[in-house]
Amino acid sequence: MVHFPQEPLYADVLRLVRLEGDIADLEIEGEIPAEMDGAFYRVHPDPQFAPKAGGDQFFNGDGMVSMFRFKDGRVSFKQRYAKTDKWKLENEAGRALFGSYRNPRTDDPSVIGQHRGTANTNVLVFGDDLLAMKEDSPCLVMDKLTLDTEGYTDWDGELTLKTFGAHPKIDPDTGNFCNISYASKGDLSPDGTYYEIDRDGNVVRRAEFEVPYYTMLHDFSIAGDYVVIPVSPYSSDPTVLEQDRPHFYYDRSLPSYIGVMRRDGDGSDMRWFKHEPGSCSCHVMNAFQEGTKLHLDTPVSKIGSLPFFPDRDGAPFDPELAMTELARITVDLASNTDEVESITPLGKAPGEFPRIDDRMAGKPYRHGWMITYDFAKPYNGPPGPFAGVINTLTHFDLKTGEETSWWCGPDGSIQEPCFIPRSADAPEGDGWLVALVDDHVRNYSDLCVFDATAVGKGPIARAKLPIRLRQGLHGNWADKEKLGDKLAA
Ligand code: V55
Ligand code: FE
Repeated sequence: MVHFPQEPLYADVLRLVRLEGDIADLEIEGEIPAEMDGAFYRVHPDPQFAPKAGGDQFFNGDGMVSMFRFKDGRVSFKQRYAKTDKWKLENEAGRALFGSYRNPRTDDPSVIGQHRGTANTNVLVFGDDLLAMKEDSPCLVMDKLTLDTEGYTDWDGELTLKTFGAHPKIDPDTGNFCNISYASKGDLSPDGTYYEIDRDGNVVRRAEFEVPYYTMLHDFSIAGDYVVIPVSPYSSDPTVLEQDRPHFYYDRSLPSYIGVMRRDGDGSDMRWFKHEPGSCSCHVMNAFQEGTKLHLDTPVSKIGSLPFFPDRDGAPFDPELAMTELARITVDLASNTDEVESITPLGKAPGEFPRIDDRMAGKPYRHGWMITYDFAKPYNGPPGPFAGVINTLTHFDLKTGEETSWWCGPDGSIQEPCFIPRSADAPEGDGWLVALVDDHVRNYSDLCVFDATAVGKGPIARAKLPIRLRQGLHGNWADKEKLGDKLAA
């Protein structure tokens, strides 16, 4: 029997869950709006087995997918592992066969050449399926109602890239699934691809480009007719993999870029605009086009914000410099320079996991939400995986500049929120926000429901789990039309 090592990665806030199951009709505090009809899906990393070697990292855990089905004022819960090829091979062996995060050299010889994906980063209903994504491997298809895994897809042979990005955007006008993949030719390859998949699953646009250096293209945005891709100075090289160090290192000497190209081109028009040296932006709130200008709203930090990817030259992780604050980065396509035009602070509260009303993706918009750090507040729990305790939910009204927030109390933290429109044609921001609030003292998680533009009032309802979920990454809402005729249990 191989036990999990006594490491912070498996202790306290990061204690594993590894529990699949169903709960019909969760206990509710307050009142769940009866109009909420659909499902909120989210995923967290949750290793099935103890790592092959010690020193594993948070982003390497197997994806555990949770579904919260809202109907008639009730919420039911279903949780299953994303049964990736990795999960199945390891399950059969009864132990870990795959080694370090994105380093196949550390794998058991029996699994060489297999997909290493964990599907632990994002889940989204598109077409008939629930897609579970990890940026180092193809797209995993799950049943949106049962959460059974069907397996990897190459979109009927139309997308045979080795990788599939985990931050797709749905074009609100066409319904197209817009995404980027990087290192699609293999580890350390500086290639990128942008593509759009229509509602019938056909790849209708595709543009290939070269990235200035090998790095992760973790998130991006559509912006009117354009694609906008932030590049942060994370890289890697063969020595790192040979020595089994963390796959990415932070290298201050590399430029930070905003890549911009047309969505309907072939990629040859890609321009890389430089911005503040050293700065990092992992996630995108939104981006939009204004004449020849493009605006990208994103949390930005002065140095690498991810503690798992250390400084190349050994500089210690500085949580203060790693703090991310919302900024608007503007580039002007009419300019002949390769520098961004401006970087303007957009909000006061430092935070991450930005979200919008997804019906505004790529368009001028007003409302954004992030989970933020309020350092002035007390905290009774143990430390978590990030640079601080994300204890506050903040609404940014980008029209008035107003910020309103709700502190979750001294015992816990908040996971990424998700906006749910009141109805398909409701105005922007009219609806609810859901977010998991984890109590690290009592070890429960509540899925909290907020009035989206009045988060300061606190949750209007809580769907209460009898367990605490692990820190998650991303998730999305699917309304009842997207769930189809059959209703989930
Ligand atoms: C990120 C997350 C990942 C990953 C690479 O936030 C980058 C960035 C959850 O997995 O594999
Ligand atoms: Fe992400």
